[in-house]
Amino acid sequence: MSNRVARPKGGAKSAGGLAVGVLAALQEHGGVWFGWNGNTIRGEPGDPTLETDGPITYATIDLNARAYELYYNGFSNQALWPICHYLLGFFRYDRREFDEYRRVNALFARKLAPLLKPDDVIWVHDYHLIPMASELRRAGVTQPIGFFLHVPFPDVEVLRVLPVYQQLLRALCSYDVVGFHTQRDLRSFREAITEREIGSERADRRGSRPGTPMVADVFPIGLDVDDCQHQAQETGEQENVQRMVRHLHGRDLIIGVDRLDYSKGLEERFNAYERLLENYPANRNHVSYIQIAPTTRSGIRQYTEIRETLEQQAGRINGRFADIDWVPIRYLNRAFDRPTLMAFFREASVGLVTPVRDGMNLVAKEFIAAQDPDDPGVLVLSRLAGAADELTGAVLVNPYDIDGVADGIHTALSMSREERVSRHADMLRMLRENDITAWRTRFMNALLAAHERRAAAN
Ligand code: GDG
Repeated sequence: MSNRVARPKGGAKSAGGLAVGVLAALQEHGGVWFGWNGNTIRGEPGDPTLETDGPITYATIDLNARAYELYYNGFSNQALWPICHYLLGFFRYDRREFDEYRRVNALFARKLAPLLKPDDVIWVHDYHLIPMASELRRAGVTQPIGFFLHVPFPDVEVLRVLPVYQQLLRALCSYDVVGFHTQRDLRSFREAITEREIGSERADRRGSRPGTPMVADVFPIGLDVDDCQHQAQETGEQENVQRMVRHLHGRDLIIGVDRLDYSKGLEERFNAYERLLENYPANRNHVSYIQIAPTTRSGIRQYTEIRETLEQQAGRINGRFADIDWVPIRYLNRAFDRPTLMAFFREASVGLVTPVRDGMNLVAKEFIAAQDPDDPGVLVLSRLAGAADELTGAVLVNPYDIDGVADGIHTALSMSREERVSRHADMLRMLRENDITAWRTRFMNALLAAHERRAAAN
């Protein structure tokens, strides 16, 4: 279950890490993917529409305009999203939005329950659906239910800003397993649930189900590495990739690919690129920066504002540094298909992934997977992304330190081939050990084990 389901024939290119991860996991194992189809309607949604494509059955429902505004744009994306990314300047709370959030969770639970078979296992994804386990139990569901949080779990002092944080913590304690990307997230979660009020609630639960505490653990999401490599190699000959390469005229390509979101640090990144051209003038006319940033969440004002800001920044940088034969920065506010992105990554000398906070960041991993191991590009990665815990061979930077990021890009551009090959080999090994199969099987095994323990105890 996830808030949004990318339907097989929807046609839209999915720009979103959750969709990429869940799709890859389901393609391997098969199953039903339940959630919102992206349509908004008047009135109340009907029963789910079922569509089967290969091993996956898509069970999707509409949302009405009120739910879209209050549950999705409101509580999920203007309260929970900023809180989880430590960006309190974007946070706002409205009790009606939280009420709608709970109502939509209850609605999803009622729509899913009749589709379930006795041996099903339910895996709920992300912050939109935190109350789902309690709602499903209320609807009589007894199957194992696990939850994975794709965004960071914030420190309890930040969480406290949210008036209903204790209700959400209790809701998380209703799952058999709760998973996070990093040890940092797990530590914050553990600290939050040891608070007195939450602790007593958990003791009650244990009273009713003795010896069956909820399991919380770290399950870093990975990739289908072969698939990324294959796409990167196979797509290189395509016309649009060749066109991009021709326009480089031998210059080093710096690439960034992000959903247009304030957590991705794009404004800071554009400033850092400008600083690179100021502080290291030898790079002028020798590098070309392409930033791909498809629009998301266009129903929220701040998201349309970033778009305008970036256009202005790109215009200013190009106005200041461009030459008759050189455009320093190309900002593309649109989506590309996935194989093309992988081929672009492979052509790049530097991958720029500098979010101001990120649960994991799959683009960082895709950039590494797509490289030619004999002549790889270098990843410049924010320390504030979950991926920094694993991708230690990247040039790690603080995205707020504009000079530091400019230095990092310069270091990446000047790195010897020997060092690039060795850093890349270490990271690729890690990506293979911890791929999408490992993510899915480790989570599923934990969930089945927790459920068996519970069944044995009851
Ligand atoms: C959330 C968490 C966590 C981007 N532009 C296009 C496109 N993309 C794809 C990328 C990548 C995915 O979207 C983005 O994933 P990220 O992980 O970078 O970021 P979020 O969307 O914020 O994802 C994140 C993730 O969930 C998984 O748990 O890592 O921390 O925030 O796969 O390649 N795909 C296509 N066209 C584009 O223009 N086709």
